[in-house]
Amino acid sequence: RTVVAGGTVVTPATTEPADVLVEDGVVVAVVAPGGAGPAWAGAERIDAAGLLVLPGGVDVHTHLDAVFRGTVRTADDFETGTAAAVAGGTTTIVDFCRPEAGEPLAAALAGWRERAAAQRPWADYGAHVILVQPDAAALDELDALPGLGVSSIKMYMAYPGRMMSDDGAILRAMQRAAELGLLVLVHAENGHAIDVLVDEALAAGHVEPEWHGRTRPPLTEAEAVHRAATLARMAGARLYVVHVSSAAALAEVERARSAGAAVHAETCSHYLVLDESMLEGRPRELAAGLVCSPPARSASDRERLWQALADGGLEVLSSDHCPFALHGQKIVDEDFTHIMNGLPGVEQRLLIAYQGVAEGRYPLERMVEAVSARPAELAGLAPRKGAIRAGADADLVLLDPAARTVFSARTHHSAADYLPYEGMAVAGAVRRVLLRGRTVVADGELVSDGRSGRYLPRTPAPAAAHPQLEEIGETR
Ligand code: DUC
Ligand code: ZN
Ligand code: ZN
Ligand code: ZN
Repeated sequence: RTVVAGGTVVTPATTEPADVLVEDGVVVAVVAPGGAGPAWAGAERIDAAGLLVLPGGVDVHTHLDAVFRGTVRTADDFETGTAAAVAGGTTTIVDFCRPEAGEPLAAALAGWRERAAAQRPWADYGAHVILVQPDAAALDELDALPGLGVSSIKMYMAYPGRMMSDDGAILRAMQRAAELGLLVLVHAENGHAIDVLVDEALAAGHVEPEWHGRTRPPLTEAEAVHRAATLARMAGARLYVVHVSSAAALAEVERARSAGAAVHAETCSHYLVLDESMLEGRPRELAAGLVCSPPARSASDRERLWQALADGGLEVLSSDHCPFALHGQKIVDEDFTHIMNGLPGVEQRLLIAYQGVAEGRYPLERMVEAVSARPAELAGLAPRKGAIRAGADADLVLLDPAARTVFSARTHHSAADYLPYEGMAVAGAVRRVLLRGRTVVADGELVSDGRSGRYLPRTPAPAAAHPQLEEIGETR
């Protein structure tokens, strides 16, 4: 039994002084300060005076122990990646299981779970399943996902020949997902259009890292968002657009919503603090370290994303943590197409979000919604995760609002050998983190016996009926 006492407890609805009573890893009550009663007199007491008590962060977009381009494994596995997560206040991640070509889904997921568990994660973890150009047999296998605790699939409109699915495959998968209540995550960039722009850039001799972004302009993203949303409307599926990076893409999300589509949207921490100007005129290696897809956009796109986080147009803030070592993995000395796409960020996400509160961009409650509550709901993890309420897991972050944190690869917990945010100072510091009532971070440092992360089965939304063709007449 534990009492987290004297802090200010934050939920999407309220910020108020309260004590949190924890028993057997679960919150049993949130009471007025000092209101625990005599039965709790002997409980362990964690002093949260002067601290904010937030629900543990829920990051539904990470790539740990994942192989890209056939051979390059991300710098973090489930040990180092989740160490970084909890050190930064994130107690739950949802990562990706990508079956090999022809591998049965159930076997792939069993293997994924075995590998993740063997790495003894610090955080609790679940899996989305990645589909690449699924055939009829692969679609039939989706029926098993709810029983395996998977409530979402992910498909790519980018990376032709590697990850991309064509529109027909995406529509068929969305139809099946709609029947099963699965959320459909889509990486929305027009892969074929990008290939044309890349060919043109290379033919003109443009090889520098900033051409990665210049060959993936916002229209390639906005077009794909529009197409994904349209296909989702035809299928009656719930769509979740990952890593929305531009105002143009966001406008397509909002347009689809006003037409009645169930479109959810996420942005990622790097799009809130990086912009394309940071790659210009930089040493090639530093610029390569900022390469991700979609790319960092303009300063005005960045402002628009903050606004949308505030007004709810963007519901979720994830990290898309996908780190590659600058030395040996990113590949900086060839043309920009060889640079591995992806950035570390799982450890910085929560404080980047909090910096937005410190700057007055949105209220604290809204931040908690975007980094914990809403991602937990959409990922099928609520009411267990993402909330501080009776019955929820006691995943708690004690954040010191008076302190500052300077991000650096010298002190971070990712195995990546660099950080896109090197030297950046933000408001707040993560002091203590509890996972299911157990302290995993104390005084800002990992607790040596704290590795107790578990697999999280997730629950699909109730099955939706196929939409009648009359209802989607506009799209025929
Ligand atoms: N984009 C990245 O930057 N990394 C992982 C995959 C992706 O789509
Ligand atoms: Zn992606
Ligand atoms: Zn990703
Ligand atoms: Zn450390």
